[in-house]
Amino acid sequence: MSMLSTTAVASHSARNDCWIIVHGKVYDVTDFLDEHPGGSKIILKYAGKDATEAYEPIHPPNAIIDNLPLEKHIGTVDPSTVVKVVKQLTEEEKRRQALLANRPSLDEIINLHDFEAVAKVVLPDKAWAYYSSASDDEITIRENRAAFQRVWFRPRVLRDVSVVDWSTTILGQKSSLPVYISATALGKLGHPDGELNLTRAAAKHNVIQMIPTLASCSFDEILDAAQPGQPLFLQLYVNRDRSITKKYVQHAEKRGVKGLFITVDAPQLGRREKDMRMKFVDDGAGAKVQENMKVKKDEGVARAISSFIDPSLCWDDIPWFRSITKMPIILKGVATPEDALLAYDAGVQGIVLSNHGGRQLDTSRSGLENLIDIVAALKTRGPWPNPKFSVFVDGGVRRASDVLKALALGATAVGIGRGFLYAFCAYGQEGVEKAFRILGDEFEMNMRLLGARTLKELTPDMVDASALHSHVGLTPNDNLYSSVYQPLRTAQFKDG
Ligand code: PPY
Repeated sequence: MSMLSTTAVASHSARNDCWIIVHGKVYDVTDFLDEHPGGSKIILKYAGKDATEAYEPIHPPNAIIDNLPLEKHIGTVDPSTVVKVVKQLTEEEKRRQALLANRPSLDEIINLHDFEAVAKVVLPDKAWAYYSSASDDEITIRENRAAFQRVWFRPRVLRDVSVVDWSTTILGQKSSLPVYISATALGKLGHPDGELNLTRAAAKHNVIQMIPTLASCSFDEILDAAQPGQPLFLQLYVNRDRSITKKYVQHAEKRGVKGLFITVDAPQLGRREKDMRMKFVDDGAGAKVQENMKVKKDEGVARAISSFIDPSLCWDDIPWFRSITKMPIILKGVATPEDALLAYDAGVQGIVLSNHGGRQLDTSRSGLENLIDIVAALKTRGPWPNPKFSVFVDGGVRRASDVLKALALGATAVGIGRGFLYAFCAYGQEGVEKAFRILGDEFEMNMRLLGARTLKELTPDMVDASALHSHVGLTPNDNLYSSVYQPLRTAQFKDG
């Protein structure tokens, strides 16, 4: 591969001859312009220049390497020719940085909703739209929270709760909380260190992080930032090219990952309308994409990035996964007793009752609600709890009390995705650590008040879930959540 000066690259800055630099490498993207899911305009903005800064947060690290044919990999930039450019901040960026500098001190943050409220203000609009959006009418994302409020506690008293312990074991790995960090993609949209904020905080607090396939940081960067022996799980999107998946999974196992969470609820990505609308406002990418017949207007970047995900994935593939790894296999996104039993009978080690944070099939039920029927079905297969089969729940969890409700109803542990993601957006690693501490305080208080000294003492009779299946009726107004929730909007007129 040849070494090129930045001046040489700059001479390829036209639509019919377009090179860009990403991570110090030069690529010829001329033929790719019309295929780029985000439109050609955004690439042309960087024609002949270094596009790394724009590329990094919204592409998986290897996207350009894997997607461009080898003959389009032109060479490496000669570092001695790189001129450091002092970046001119836009008015919007200046405003955002001022808000960030003025964010509440961490002492002011007393619950997980607070992180979300701050993130909503300080994040670039695009990042907030991508993270916060859910599919269609966003009924399920709201139901995820509402479901917890249809479960009521039945606390026991006089049980000597001077000492309470909320630590546990998840897939054989010790965890200080009955909570793991669930996978959320594109962490660098929210903070320059992206997912590493989670890795570092998790190491300090003995919490388990699930690494997303579509992390902004590369898998190895995350593993390199982890402490020796730090337990990590991997979330897997299965590639149409199974040899890529095999390599990825076996590499993860070699590097010590302790559990493989295969996402099964996303054969196609949901339509997240807040995210889609944003794509058509910023960068002028919208107009270009509309002109470009190859990319449908309703795709959005997230959906287009997802085209590598194999929609043909099916139950018959499970033995193949078993044959390529010894890691525990967990199916993420199971929603019915029928599928829970199929998973059990297929010999996997667990399931996550999840609706993908409300981002996939809208008006699907909450994981918490599904837990009731699924635990009942699994009990027909043998003793419960079953040490060989874990049942996780995620979606809408913001409080330790939510977690305790799920555990009382039979969950092994609970995943929190957005809650920790929002924690690092404005506060980095420290924010995530604070989130762990807040949850710890909440566990201590709630377990004492509930009369459970250990997680084993949490039993189904400590909750009244009789209203859980009722989707109508009164639930208390959740003011904190409602103040953060951003209603969807309809199409805007051109003059605003
Ligand atoms: C999601 O956004 O819900 C994801 O699971 C991650 C993602 C991001 C971009 C493309 C496909 C999936």
